[in-house]
Amino acid sequence: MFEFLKKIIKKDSPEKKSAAKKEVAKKPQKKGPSAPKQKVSKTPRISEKKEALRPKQRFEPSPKVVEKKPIATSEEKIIPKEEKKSGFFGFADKIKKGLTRTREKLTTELTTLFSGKKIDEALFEELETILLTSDVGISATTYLLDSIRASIKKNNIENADEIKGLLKEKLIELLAPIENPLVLKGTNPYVIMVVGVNGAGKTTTIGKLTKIFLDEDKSVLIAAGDTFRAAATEQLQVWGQRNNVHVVSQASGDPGAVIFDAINSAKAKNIDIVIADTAGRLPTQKHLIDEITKVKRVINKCHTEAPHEILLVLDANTGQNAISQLKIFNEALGITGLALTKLDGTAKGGVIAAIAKEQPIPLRYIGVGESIDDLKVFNAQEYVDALF
Ligand SMILES: Nc1nc2c(ncn2[C@@H]2O[C@H](COP(=O)(O)OP(=O)(O)OP(=O)(O)O)[C@@H](O)[C@H]2O)c(=O)[nH]1
Ligand SMILES: [Mg+2]
Repeated sequence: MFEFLKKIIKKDSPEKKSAAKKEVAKKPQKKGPSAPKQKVSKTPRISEKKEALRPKQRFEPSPKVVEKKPIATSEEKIIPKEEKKSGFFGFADKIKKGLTRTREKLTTELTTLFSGKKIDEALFEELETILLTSDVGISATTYLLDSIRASIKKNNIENADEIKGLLKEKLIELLAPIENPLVLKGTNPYVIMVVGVNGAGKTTTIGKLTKIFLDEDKSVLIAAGDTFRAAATEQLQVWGQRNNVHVVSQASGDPGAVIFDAINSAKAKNIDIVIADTAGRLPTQKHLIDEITKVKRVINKCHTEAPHEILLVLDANTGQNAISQLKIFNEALGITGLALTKLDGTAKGGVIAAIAKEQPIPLRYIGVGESIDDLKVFNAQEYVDALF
C-alpha cells in the first residue's frame, strides 16, 4: 500500500517541480517575506502619479490583445474550453488523477470500515475519525454524521455498505453552495486581485488562470504586484511568456502603483481582464493586511467597479489552517472567491467540506498540479466522484 502511494507521488511530482521557478534565476531575497510598514506610506497619490503611470511607455500590446472589443457589460460564465471539448469524462479524469492521494486514503479506509459491518456507534466513531483525519473539520463532520444518521433512520437502512452512498450524497449537498464559477461582468477591464499567504500558489494560479481565459478568447494583462520577493516578477514573466501575455511591472514600484499602471494599460488597449499578483503575507501580521487593503483602495480609485474579484489562494496542504487564513483575509478584504491549490499533493482534500460548512465562499478553482492545464473550475459532483 505504502509502496503504491510512493509510486504515485513519484509519478506526479518531482520531475514537474515548478518549471516557472526553475527558469527563474535564484536571487538572494531582497527582504524577508514581510513587507515593511514604510513601504505602504510610499504609495503614490493617485492624482500625482496618473501621468507617470500612463501605460504607453512600458506597455507593448501582446499579439493576443490587439483586437478592439466592445466593453463587456453582460455576464459570462468562464468554463474552460477543455471541458467543452473533451466533455465531462476527460475533465473529470484530470481531477481524479489530481485527487489520487485523498481518494486512496478515503477508499481504503471506507471500504475496510463498511464491508460486512453492522451499523452501530462504533462504526460512526470510526467514520468520524476518517473524516477528521481527511481534514473535513469538526463542524462539517458533525453535520455529515447527523445527516447520515437521519437518513438511516428515515429509510430503515440496515446495511453498512449503503452508508458510502449516503456519505457521497450528503457531501455533494454540502459542497453545492460553494460551486459558483467566476462570472465576468461589469465594465472592462475585469480586475482580479490575487491574495494569499507565502507559497500558497498565487503566481502559479495566475499563470494557469490566464490560460483558461485565453482559451475563452478573452484578452488578459498580468500585473506584477508582488514587489517584495526577489525574482517574483521574473517568475510571473515566465508565465506571461508561456501564455504570450504582457506582464506589467516596475523596477522599484509599490504594489498599488504597478496594478494601477496595469489597469490603465488595459483600459487603453480595451483588454478584458487584469490579473494582479500580490506578495505573500501572513494574515496575522496586521501591517501587511493594512497594506493589502490599501492596494484594494488604489485599485478602486483607478476603476470604480474594481477589484471585481478578490481571489484568495489557499494551499490544501495547510488543512484546517486554511480556514483561519480565510476568516482573517475575508474580514480585511471581503474575499469573493477561492482557489484551492496543491490538491494533488495531499490527502487532506476534505478541507473543502470544512470551507463549505464554516466559510461558504465560492470555490472558483482547484489546483491539481503544477502544469499550465492543472487548474480546474470547481464542480461539487465531479469533486466528490473523484474522492470515492
Ligand atoms: N503540486 C502542485 N504544486 C503547486 C500547485 N500550485 C502551485 N504549486 C507549486 O507551489 C509552489 C509555490 O507556488 P507559487 O505560485 O510560487 O506560490 P506564491 O503564492 O506565488 O508564493 P509567494 O509569491 O512566494 O508568496 C511552486 O513550486 C508551484 O509550482 C498545485 O496545484 N499543485
Ligand atoms: Mg508569488
